[in-house]
Amino acid sequence: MNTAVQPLDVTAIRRDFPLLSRVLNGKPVIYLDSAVSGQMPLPVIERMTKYEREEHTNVHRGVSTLSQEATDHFEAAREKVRSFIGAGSIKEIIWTRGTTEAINLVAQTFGRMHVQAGDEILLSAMEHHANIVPWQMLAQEKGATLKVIPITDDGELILESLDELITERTKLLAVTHVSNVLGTVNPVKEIIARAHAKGVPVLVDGAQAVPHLKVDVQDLDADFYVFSGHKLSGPTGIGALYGKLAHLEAMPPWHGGGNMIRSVTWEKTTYMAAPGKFEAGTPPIAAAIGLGAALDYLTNLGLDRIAAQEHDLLVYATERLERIPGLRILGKARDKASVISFVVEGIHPHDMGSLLDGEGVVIRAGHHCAQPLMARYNVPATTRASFAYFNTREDIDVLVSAVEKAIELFK
Ligand code: 7TS
Repeated sequence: MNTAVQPLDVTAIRRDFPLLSRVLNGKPVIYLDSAVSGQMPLPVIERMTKYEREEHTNVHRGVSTLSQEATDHFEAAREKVRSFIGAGSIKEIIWTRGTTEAINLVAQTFGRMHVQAGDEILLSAMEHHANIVPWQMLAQEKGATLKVIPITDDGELILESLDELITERTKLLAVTHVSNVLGTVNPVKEIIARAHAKGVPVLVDGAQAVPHLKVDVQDLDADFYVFSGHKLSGPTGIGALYGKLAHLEAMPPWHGGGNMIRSVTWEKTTYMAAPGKFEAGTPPIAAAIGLGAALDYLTNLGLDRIAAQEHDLLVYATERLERIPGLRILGKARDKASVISFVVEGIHPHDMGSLLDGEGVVIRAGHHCAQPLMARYNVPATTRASFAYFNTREDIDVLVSAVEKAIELFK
């Protein structure tokens, strides 16, 4: 454990998560699937319930006190996101449904503006499909090509390849901050500096990073930074796109409709400034307010304390799992978040997943929406355990016993 910070009171924290007291398949639930979706603590659920019970209406509509109050809460949540990721202005924070929608928004606006036939978009070998498919669709539309930063067997980006891969045709680099499969924390600050030195803007997929490490988009100098609320102890259906204001101002709108306009006539529509320009229609208000409450919750716990707790779990789980004969961990980066993917000789990850499920251990088995990465490792799928600040070493002991039991069954 990192002794520089006061350890979290995990026993008290767990009381905020009623799901952790459930029994699944006759066994106490062990939730090791926070990379799929984090759990929401009670203060988040209660804040959303209060909104729905006492404050529900629409935002940015009219003069009613109720609507103004909802707008204030909604905009206060935007300010919480700004502060959480260190953006300079709330004008740079756009609500989206999540990471996927945020990347599609950038691809369909910024991407369409800048990418032409023969151009290149640079990605990495460890991207989630959300940071592949929107670029592939754009590349197909424009006659552009995708290029890929390769990785080592340990799951680290081969940065030496950057000089060769970034050419005068590269119009954008899109890279994940933390791999959802390997757990690798990529040196995005260095990557951004190197891309910028060649005039290439960078989008960072922060979906798996923001729950674990302090992000400062200005320090990183990211052009775009995207994430989802539901991996951040918040609800589904909400996420955010950070974009540098100069980019957002130059970008055309994406969805058209109410809320994003200044004036509409049959001849012509003029648009709001960012962020309004990118927020057509009624947003998920309770979800945005809930995400704000989640950020308060995490900030109160302390991201450094969360990181210390999760790092302890990562080290402990790695040591214990590595001792199991026939088990191979994919992803051994020096800088790693609390995600462990593994395969066991002779047992398909789906079978392993089902057997663990029978023991109450919730993990994900599959390709994790990263099929090109599975191909890189020549595996169809992996079993993945991911840890959050409410997990304990005892949770990992149960995981290890359940894996050992599964291996016994398959002998
Ligand atoms: N990018 C990364 C790195 C992710 O891990 C995910 C979701 C996404 C983008 C997409 O986020 P969404 O909220 O828009 O769906 N990752 C996972 C996962 O690892 N298992 O289930 C979802």
